[in-house]
Amino acid sequence: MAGDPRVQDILDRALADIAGARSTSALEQVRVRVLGRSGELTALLRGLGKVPAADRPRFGQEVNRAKERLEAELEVRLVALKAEEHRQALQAQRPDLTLTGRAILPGAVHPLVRVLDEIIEIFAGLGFSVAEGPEVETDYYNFAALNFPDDHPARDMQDTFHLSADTLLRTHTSPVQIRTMKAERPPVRYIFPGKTYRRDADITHSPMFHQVEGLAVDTNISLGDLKGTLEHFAREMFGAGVSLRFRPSFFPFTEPSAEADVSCFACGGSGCRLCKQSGWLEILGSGMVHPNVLRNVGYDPEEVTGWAFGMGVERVAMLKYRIDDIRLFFENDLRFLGQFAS
Ligand code: 2NM
Repeated sequence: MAGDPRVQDILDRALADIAGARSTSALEQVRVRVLGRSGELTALLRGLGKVPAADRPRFGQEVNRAKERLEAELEVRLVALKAEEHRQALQAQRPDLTLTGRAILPGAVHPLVRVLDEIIEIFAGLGFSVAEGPEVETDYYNFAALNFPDDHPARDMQDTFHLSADTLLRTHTSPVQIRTMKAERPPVRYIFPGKTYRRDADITHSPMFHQVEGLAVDTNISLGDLKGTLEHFAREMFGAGVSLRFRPSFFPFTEPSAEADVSCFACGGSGCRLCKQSGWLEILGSGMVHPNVLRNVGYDPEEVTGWAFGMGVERVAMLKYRIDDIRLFFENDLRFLGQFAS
């Protein structure tokens, strides 16, 4: 049974091209050329009507057999080419294990966070808890409850960032002391770390800075307790050799009030550049909580007394690490920050 020479020719060439196809796309081109809608074999089937009726079944069968054979060969070759292409793709992505590694730069705790953590650690060791509160405050919590008179200069737009007539960015963390005292009954022993805001900018002042305030309220809390506590803090922070002195001061929320100076840890008190030849470094403000403040939070000043203090974290960090410009803390220059890597 001699086959149709056209079918045999298409079949031979297609089988050779399938075997020779080097990619799935080359193979697809062969399939389209032969079996596609206007493919060579498809054209033969379309022309079936012109074949003499007697030859038609045999011719049709022959074309169909060729078609089935090619479909099977295409499938086998496609599987093989796909596997080869997948292998090549993996090979192309293979990492070059001979390359030198990328250096992993070690991070460093920011000097302010470091000092803040140290302050918290010292007071935690004395049994103080940590409380935080909102940075956007009302006039009441930031000023009125703290015994600031209505005409106090700090309430001025010049010094305070106001958001509206009654809301502002807190100028100290003291409003958190008010919130905490209102929420709790004595005895209270807390420190209050956080961001604070004042219109002020020079080499020692930043519009945003950090404070830690502290508070102890109980029966029979004295100024002596305050000084002893702050002395312990100063020795833990600046070294066992330092001493502390109080100078009279004034704050609306404390009476009496005192500035605390630590003896210069750089020169031991004899006078140097750091302490500007004075032998002393001013580190914080403090005092006995004003009876009006105690009344404002619902405490009876005949029953309980308390003290409070406040310090600037930037100031402590600048003294401790001899940093002469506050902006260094906020510029994120890695040459500066990298010096605090441990
Ligand atoms: C300071 C200095 C002295 C202080 C007092 C109070 C409160 F709420 F108890 F009245 N809060 N903060 C205080 C006292 C803060 O910062 C330099």
